Amino acid sequence: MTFFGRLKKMINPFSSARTAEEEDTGKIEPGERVRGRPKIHVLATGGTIAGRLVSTGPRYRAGVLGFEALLDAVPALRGLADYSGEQVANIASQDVDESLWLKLAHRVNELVDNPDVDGVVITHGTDTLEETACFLDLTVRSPKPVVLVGAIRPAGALGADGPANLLDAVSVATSSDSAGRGVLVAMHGSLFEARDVTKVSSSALPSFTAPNSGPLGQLIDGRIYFGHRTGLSPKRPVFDVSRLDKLPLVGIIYGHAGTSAPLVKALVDAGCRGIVSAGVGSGNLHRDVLTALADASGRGIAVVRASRVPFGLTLRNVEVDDNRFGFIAAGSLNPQKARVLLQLVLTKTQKPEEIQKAFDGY
Ligand code: DAS
Repeated sequence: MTFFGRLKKMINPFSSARTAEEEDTGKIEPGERVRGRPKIHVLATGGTIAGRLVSTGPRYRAGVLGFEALLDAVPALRGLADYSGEQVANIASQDVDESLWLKLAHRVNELVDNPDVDGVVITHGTDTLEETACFLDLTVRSPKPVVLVGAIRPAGALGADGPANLLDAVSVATSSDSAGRGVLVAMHGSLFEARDVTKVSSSALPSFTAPNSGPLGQLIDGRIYFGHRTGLSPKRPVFDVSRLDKLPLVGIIYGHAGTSAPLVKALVDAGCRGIVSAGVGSGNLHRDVLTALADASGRGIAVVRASRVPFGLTLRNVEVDDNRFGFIAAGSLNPQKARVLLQLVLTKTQKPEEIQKAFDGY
């Protein structure tokens, strides 16, 4: 039995589907095209969705299976679209960095400009999925659906969630209702906007939510049921990264009882052009940290106040005099996403008032 055949059995242990060599339909060949069906391009980067158990225990290895194996393991995908794809990386997403973000942004912008491609699905680890989704949301300039998807449990685990998540992601990418909504995330039967989604459980399902806005819609049997949003989604800023091969260094300082002022100095000494504070409460700062960040801001380093608290907003001038210190308030963006946006804004400006405008506009 081939590796893919074994995989199919692992992922669908109770599936009546025959192994790949038994089936006469064979693999999904990249590039196959049936007239009238949408063409989806899969960019695989690794993560648990491409992982598999390496023992009977909870231990598994992320980033093992190639994208063809993922497609072949979900027979229902065959009827939804024609596929092409590539393995951009095969890593656990804790190892994702700005260079992979830029590579993905360059490649997605190429793909969405291709009239033969109707949508893009990106398989990704869940640990930093929200940050990659946010970066692409801010750098991809097309209404075509771009959907990120991951899994909490690897192939072969009881209750493996990858196949259903992947089917949902392709359903979203092939739906005309998904166009123009920015980069989307499909996980555990919910559809989220890249800007708002965050991972809230490292083991239980559902593992993602959007604390301040809720999901954009629900996915049931491959159909999308959009929630009713008041007003139109604000027009997203789009940053051109086509000529960038790196991003400005931005660090995050985590707030807690007691001071972490020396760590602010360490970020300044490391050459950060921006610092994001994951503050307590509504983005509040220990007095020593406030002093250290005010000093950094005075030296032209952009300081953004966000919060370690998942629900709620970090607004200007509530308990911290942002006007006085030249700080930026992150609004409903969590610290890791505030960092993504700040890195991109710093490619354009270092002025706090212009940075605040960019945050208010996203
Ligand atoms: N380590 C995690 C990652 O690759 C596994 C996962 O949840 O995908 O993000």
